[in-house]
Amino acid sequence: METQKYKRYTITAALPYANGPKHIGHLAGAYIPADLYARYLRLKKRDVVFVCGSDEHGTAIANQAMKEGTTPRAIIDKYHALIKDCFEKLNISFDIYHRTSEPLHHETAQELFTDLNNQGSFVEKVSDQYFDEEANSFLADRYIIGTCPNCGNDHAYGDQCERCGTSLSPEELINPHSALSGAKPVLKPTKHWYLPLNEYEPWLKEWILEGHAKDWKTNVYGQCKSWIDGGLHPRAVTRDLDWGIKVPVAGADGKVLYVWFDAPIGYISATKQWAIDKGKDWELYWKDKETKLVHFIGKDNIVFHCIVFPVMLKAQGSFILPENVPANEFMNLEGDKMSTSRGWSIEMHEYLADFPDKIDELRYYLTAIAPETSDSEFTWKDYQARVNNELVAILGNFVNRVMVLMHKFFDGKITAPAGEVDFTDETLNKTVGELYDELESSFENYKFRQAQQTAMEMARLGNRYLTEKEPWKTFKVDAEDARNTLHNCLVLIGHMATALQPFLPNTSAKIFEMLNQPAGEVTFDQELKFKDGHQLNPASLLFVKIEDDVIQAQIDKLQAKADSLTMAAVEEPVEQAVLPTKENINYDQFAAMDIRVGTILTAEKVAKTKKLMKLTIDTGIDKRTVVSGIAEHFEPEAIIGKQVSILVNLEPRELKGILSQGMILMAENAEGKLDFVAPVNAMGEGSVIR
Ligand code: B3M
Ligand code: ZN
Repeated sequence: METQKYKRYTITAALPYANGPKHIGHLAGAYIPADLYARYLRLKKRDVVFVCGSDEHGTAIANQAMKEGTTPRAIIDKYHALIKDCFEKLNISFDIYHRTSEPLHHETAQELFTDLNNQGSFVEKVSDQYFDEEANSFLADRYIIGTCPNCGNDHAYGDQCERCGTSLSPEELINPHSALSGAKPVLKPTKHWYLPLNEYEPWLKEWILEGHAKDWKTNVYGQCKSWIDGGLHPRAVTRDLDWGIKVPVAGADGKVLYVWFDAPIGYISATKQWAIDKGKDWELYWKDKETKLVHFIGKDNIVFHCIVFPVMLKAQGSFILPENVPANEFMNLEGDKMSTSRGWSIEMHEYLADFPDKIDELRYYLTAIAPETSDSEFTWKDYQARVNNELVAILGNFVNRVMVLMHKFFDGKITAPAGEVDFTDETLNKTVGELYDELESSFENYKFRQAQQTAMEMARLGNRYLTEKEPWKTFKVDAEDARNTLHNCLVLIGHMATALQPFLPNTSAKIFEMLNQPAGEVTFDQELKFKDGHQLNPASLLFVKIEDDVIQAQIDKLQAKADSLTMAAVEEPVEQAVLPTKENINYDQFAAMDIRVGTILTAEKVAKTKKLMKLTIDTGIDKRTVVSGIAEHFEPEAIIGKQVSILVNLEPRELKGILSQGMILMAENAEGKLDFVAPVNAMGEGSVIR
């Protein structure tokens, strides 16, 4: 197979922004493929370091802090812990999961900046930027709000209008004002450091366009080519911001490194910390020509990993460059783009909460549909089908049949007639050998979907072999033949547990446990030898079938989450003082609504939601449950006993697993303040409102 060109491997996976939870699209895009590759290399006994960590700077963090009404520090601490925990539970085998807020990272990033600055690699330029004189602060584009010239939305941002999707620059906004103080921003000169990407064009052409035309994925190569062909420009690597890594130059107060300058350096500082912890030399992993550096990312990060970061490393001069950047496309969900903010997503922690025992199932499905060459789509029904028809019916079934028969016929003991145990079936042996070759070449070429299929071929092969040999029949007439068949199957299961280890680490460990073999000692492509008299452990089930109702519950949950966020979006303070009237309706349409006076009997916040409150209402007709989006506005204790207006004939709907029967009418003003609508003087429950 691969001629061993490299002495060691530095594998990186994109540093997720610690500004919120991450969804399974991220997992499929970068973390699972990186993990598969790292695990494969370790099985080949290669020297590997696999690094990642949280990206904790930039406006993404500052924005989220503003949204949640807290500090950037609180945001990164919260989401770093959440994301790290999810990766651990999903068995992503990072050698280190670091943070860019660590002092070691600050030093490392500043050092690289200083190296480049001292070498004269930067261009310094003074330009006019928007400044808020009241808040005494420069404003990132996001912090400038005004009216969209395209659709008239008066809450458009300086970089984009979120209503019509147009990308904007601050000067295009009508009536721009600062999100910090509301003041009108003024232009003020400020100095920044630029990386002159244009000067590296000839080198980039040679290195990427000529050097990597064959081995980089077409989507990656294509993006690089269009960037380079389009002409590169100097790119600012500093910002006027107070959250980030200080620019290490005298007189640069209030300036920080641009987040995309510091973040990829996070790979280096993570490696440094790992080296300190493990007594290694980090420089070998970043500076030795015999080290292979591979970046795993999603397609939105290509330019930074293929052009900007390599230019930084090249300019510094002593670093190696990435050998490959196998970026993935995106994974959609149930017919739509995945989006955390729109609620159309499965967040890693949500999946883990609902399916704590189905880690390998998720890894398997995300690999089976990995968006390696084009966007792909996650559907719950397909997930169910893959688990039931492949993991349960093929893999689980094969292992189970062999284990059960071994225990039934031979008490789980491996013995050979002549006291010698051997892998006897030649065809089987040859086929397995071929499968290993295929597997290896798929891994080496970052074709993980194919690799997993090939590994599963071993289970398919096993099932075919077993069905053909029928040891449950032959046992009665020729016990030795049955023994031999089952023994071949056990060796095959050993191979399978090894080949599948990168994809299904928990399952692989369970199989080794059943085989009563230490898992850690196995290397790729190495045959398992059982000693004569070896005792197997009892059989246990590897996978269980997923029922329809479990899948339906997930589909409903996804829809409810998206709906509740759409409702929340409507609840957001509107800029206009009074909303325009809606279209006319006729009297019958109004009369169809059955609105009654009711009284709140109980109130409690719905767990794990911010907005929802569960109420019991005495409607005069009955006492019923209503889920209402008022939890951010009222304390439960304060509203018990209050009278409300309730629409009692609204079709019941399930929200967060609670059946809501009806809707409370609320008054809302322009600032988004809510109050109940009720008779001025108390009236009997069930009184009609019309
Ligand atoms: N945090 C963007 C992202 O999460 C960014 C990646 C940094 S990798 C050095 O998509
Ligand atoms: Zn617009």
